Amino acid sequence: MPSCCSLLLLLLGVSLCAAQVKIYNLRASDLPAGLLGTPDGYVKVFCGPADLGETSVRNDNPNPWWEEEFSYFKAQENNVLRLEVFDSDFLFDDLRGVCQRKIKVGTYSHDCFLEKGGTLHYTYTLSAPPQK
Ligand SMILES: [Ca+2]
Repeated sequence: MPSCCSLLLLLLGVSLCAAQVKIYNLRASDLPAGLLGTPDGYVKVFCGPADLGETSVRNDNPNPWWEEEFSYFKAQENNVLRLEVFDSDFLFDDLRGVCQRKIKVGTYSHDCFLEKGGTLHYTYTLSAPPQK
């Protein structure tokens, strides 16, 4: 399984100077309804090589918020934080927009305009790596 080995090596490498990132205060505003549906938003969260999971679906709410928080203990400064906003639908979930940014040490709140309408708001905190 070469792919598993590469992933393991990657994770080991990242852990050498790892910090912790937490993503929280996720909310969205003005999510548009699809052609035949309602805005049923949820968010998938990724950081660097890691898939951190996804929020629950907020049914029929153009201004949802999510209480879920996401943590990644092997984060590094300049890892790419990636948030994908979806609208849940009967057949296919519709990708509303993607927010990406390189993370820095500290706490930051951002607004991200979604390609297909609406805005995603989120906050992240990246702790400094332990000093040697
Ligand atoms: Ca929908």
